[in-house]
Amino acid sequence: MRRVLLINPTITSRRSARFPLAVLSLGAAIDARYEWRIIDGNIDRDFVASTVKLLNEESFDAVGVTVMGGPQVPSAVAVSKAIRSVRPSLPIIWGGYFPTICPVPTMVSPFVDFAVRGQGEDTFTELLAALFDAPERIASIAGLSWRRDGAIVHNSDRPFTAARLASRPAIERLDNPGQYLGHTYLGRRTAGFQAALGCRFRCTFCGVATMFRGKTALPAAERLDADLHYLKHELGADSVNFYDHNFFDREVDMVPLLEVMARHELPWWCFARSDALIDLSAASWELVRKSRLRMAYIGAESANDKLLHDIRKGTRANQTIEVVEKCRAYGVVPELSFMLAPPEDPEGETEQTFKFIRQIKRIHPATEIMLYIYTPLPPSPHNAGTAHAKVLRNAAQLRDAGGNAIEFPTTAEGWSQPEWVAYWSHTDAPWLTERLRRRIKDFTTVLGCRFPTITDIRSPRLAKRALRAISSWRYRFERYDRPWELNISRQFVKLRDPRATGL
Ligand code: B12
Ligand code: SF4
Repeated sequence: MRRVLLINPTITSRRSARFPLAVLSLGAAIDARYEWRIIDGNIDRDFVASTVKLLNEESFDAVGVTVMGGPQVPSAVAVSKAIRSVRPSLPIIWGGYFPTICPVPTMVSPFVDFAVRGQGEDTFTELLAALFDAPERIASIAGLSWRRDGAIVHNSDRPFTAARLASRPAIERLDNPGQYLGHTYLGRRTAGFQAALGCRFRCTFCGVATMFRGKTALPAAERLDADLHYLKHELGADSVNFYDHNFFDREVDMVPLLEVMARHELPWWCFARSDALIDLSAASWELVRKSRLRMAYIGAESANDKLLHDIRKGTRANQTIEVVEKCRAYGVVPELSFMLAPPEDPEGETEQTFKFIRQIKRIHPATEIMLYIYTPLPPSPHNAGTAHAKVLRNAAQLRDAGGNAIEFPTTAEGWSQPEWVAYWSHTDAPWLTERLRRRIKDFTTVLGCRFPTITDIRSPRLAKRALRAISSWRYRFERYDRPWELNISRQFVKLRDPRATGL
């Protein structure tokens, strides 16, 4: 039997490692035909050396590497280069958000042979079959980018499929699945899990829109029930961090799923939209309460309705306020994410968002706030059909703080540079002036000390209380600038940053 190695390059700490769902899903798809094995760089902290050792000891016929943009790109580059140097003819296949959004930078990299765009199960299965038995079929595999005589070829996009929802990812194939259950604020053994697929919206800044092109599919209630039963009773999970891009879809379809959730009563967290939540009936909200939804991550993005319209968010600032009130009424903590400093009027937008956050904190102080920098997806001719043409044009016209045209990296190694990892992670952008960068950092510090996140279960309660007390005057009088005393205190109390680690 042919053998396939699947690699999840390091993206987070061992403690924050959760089930590597992408490679598990690919493994399940090829299970009947090939032998497969996983190396998880979040668990194995020396995964590049382990990969080389394994390839020296055992024989494999292809390697699949999952790559999310940001901090996973450098570790994917490192392992792919190492594989190429010890096994030069072994096919290396990249899949995931990075190659989907950046197929050209992926394919110009000499250590990648194939880029799988979008959902991977079928493309991967067809590619392996073609590689092993019928290479002439490669040209007709939808969702694949590859090289023919040195030139990059992008085959047609693959249509959306809900096939994966028929079965649970093969979690039992992991070494010690229990090590992937984390101690979070939801519980002592929190599982990261995805129930549904995709998202029906196409917000122009969001990689999910490129991956799913406005398609979504929910699992059957029986599927969700069986999966939760497995997580709770066979693995011993006591809570669930749902990865669904957008958990709350149309109410009529959601009710059977909420009924399942309410039966299992596992505290849970999910991504949601303000419009979907405020439209839920009182009966559905009661189900939400009963199901023990603890926190909903809602992309508020901006206080500016025009900007929300331009990025095709489809929600408005007053809906953000409304959802905060609804969440408060039903005991759910809203976790609002905002995108600061968009390229057009970065300072003005940022100040307006700060004011809006203060307004929200007055309404419901327990609201969690996640601050990101607005960094549009890199323009790619391949995205043109899926992203908003106007925004693509705007991205091509981006200027840095000195007024120079911004040139996005053209290779995977370019995207591994710290400033581009930060760009992808929404923590920095070339059009930020030093002044604005500092202003955002200072506001984030004051806000974070005044309202330490409840997801931080490790910092001592007393220390958090002290930080709250010493930051309160600054927050109250809007004196965010140079909070030196808070910076010193934070050297002793290291507050956790859920933007980088997840729950
Ligand atoms: C879990 C997760 C993380 C975890 C990592 C996992 C862990 N803790 O062990 C953590 C918290 C570390 C993380 C970090 C980041 N993440 Co993240 N993350 C996710 C999340 C919620 C789930 C990923 C997952 O397991 N999906 C389920 C699997 C089955 O789907 P999949 O990965 O898409 O895989 C399919 C295809 O992509 C493809 N595929 C994938 N790999 C491969 C490989 C091969 C060989 C093939 C053929 C196909 C293939 O086939 C698979 C099956 O169809 C997703 C949202 C989501 N639901 O996907 C966001 C998501 C992927 N993250 C995203 C981002 C941007 C980030 C960050 C880089 C930035 C940020 N601020 O959020 C950070 C890095 C922060 C930092 N500074 O360190 C974005 C990606 C979009 C984009 N623009 O690139 C997403 C979609 C969230 C969002 N809505 O914006 N993340
Ligand atoms: S931002 Fe949210 S709603 Fe918009 S496309 Fe992305 S996942 Fe869907």
